[in-house]
Amino acid sequence: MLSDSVYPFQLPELPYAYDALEPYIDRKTMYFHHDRHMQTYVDNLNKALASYPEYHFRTLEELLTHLDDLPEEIRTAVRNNGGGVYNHDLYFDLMSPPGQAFPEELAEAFGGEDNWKRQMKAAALGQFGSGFAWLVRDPSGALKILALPNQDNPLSLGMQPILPLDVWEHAYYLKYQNLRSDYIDSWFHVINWEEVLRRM
Ligand code: MN3
Repeated sequence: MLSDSVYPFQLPELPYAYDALEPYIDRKTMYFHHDRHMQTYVDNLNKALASYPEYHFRTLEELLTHLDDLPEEIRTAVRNNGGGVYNHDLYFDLMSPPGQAFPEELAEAFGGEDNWKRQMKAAALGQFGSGFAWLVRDPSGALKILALPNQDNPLSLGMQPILPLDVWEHAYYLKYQNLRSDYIDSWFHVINWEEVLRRM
């Protein structure tokens, strides 16, 4: 995971083939999303940190957990691009070819699979404009669902990120155009539940 990496950050390989999530998420979307969009966040994060060597030993997780430690002139760039790197790394890692079973632990915490999906979808649809819906663990230890704008990350709010759902248009527009709701329904089929459980 890139969360433990330090400057200079590098684009990781996609952990499966570009067409592995078909028909739910198409090869072309995966290619542009990973190779172009995520690469841009990596490049811009490195650019922001290049002339600040005192932060080159900090992991991505440390940077995002303590945004207030950063000089004001790079804080927004690290928030947006560091968040972009972390969020996409996790988003791609937490998808997998369809077929994994919904975890019992999550069903118990949210009153069933349908309830969990309903809440996740409501958060994702309710995010006006670009952002992510998140399954997180809050400081009290409870599992929660929330939406955050842009590339904001739960770490910056003192919460542990578990599962992100990217609802930026670039995540679905090529296949689903404006139909965010259909994309969310498809994404439910390709969640890497094994990895979600490990992170829980
Ligand atoms: Mn994205």
